[in-house]
Amino acid sequence: MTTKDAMDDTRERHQSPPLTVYRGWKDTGKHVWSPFVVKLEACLRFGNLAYRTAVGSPKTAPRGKIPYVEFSSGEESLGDSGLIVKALTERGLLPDLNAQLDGEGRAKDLAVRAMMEDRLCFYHGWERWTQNYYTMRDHIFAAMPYPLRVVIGLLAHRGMVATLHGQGTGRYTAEEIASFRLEIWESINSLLTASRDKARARARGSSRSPGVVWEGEVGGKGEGAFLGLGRGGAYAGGCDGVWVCGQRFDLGPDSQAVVKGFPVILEYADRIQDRYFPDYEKWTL
Ligand SMILES: N[C@@H](CCC(=O)N[C@@H](CS)C(=O)NCC(=O)O)C(=O)O
Repeated sequence: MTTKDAMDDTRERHQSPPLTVYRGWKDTGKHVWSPFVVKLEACLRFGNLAYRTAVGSPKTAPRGKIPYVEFSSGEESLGDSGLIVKALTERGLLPDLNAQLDGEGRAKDLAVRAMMEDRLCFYHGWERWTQNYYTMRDHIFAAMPYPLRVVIGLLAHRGMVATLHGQGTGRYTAEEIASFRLEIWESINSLLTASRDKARARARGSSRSPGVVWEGEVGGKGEGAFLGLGRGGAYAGGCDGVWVCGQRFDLGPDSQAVVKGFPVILEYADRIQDRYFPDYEKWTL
C-alpha cells in the first residue's frame, strides 16, 4: 500500500463517509479522466464532505454515466454530477456552495458551467475520440483483453462520431473547432485574470499580501477558490475551475498546448490542486 492509499484509508475510516463516489477507474490517489468526476469530487471537498471512491461502470450507473454515488444508508444510487450536488445540498449533507452569490453571480455561474459542460466538453470529446483515438481507447478500455478492446473501441468510436454529428460539433472543421476552443480558454483566462487583479487590489488596501487571496476565495472551511464571480466570499462556480483543474488529466495534446499558453489558468489550477487535492498526484503539463 502506498502512502497515498494509506492516507485515503485513514481519512475514510476516521470520517466514516456517508457516500461512495463511483469514478469509472480505480486510480487511487489520482484524478480520473472524467472531468465530471473531478467536478463532483471538488464540490464534495469544497463542502468538506467525506467520501470513499470505487470503480463502478456506466453499465451499472443509474443514468448510464459516471460519476454516480451510493449512500451508506443503502438508498438508491444517484447519477449526474450536478444533480448529485443538488441532492446532497437538499439533504443538508453539503452546504450550498453558491449561497453567497446574488442573482447575477448565479447567472454567471450557470453560464460558465454551460460553456464548459455543454460546449467545451464536445470539443474535447472530438479531440480525444477523433484525433487521439488509440490513446482514448486504450485508456478507457484498459481492463479489456486486446481483441475485445478493438471491437468495443470501434463501436464506441462509431457512437461518439454519431453523437458529435448530431450535436453539431462533428460538422465543424478542425480549424473551426480549434478557434472555438481557444475562444473559451481566453474567456476563462479573462475571468481568472480579472479575479486575481481584483484580489490584488483589495490586498493592497489591507494587510494581506498581494495575490494570496483571489476574488471569490476565502480561507474558511469548505469554501472554494473559484472564478471570483461571487461577492468576495465562498465558492463561485459549479464546475468552471474544476474543469480547468480536472481537464488537465484528459486534455488532448492540442488542448494542452492551448492551456499552456495561459499561465494564470495554470496558476489557478495549481491552487485548487494544492488546497483541495493535496493527497492526489500532482499533474504538470
Ligand atoms: N451530465 C453528466 C455527464 C457525465 C458524463 O458525460 N460522463 C461520461 C464520462 S466524462 C460517461 O460516463 N460516459 C460514458 C458513456 O456515455 O457511456 C454529469 O454531470 O455527471
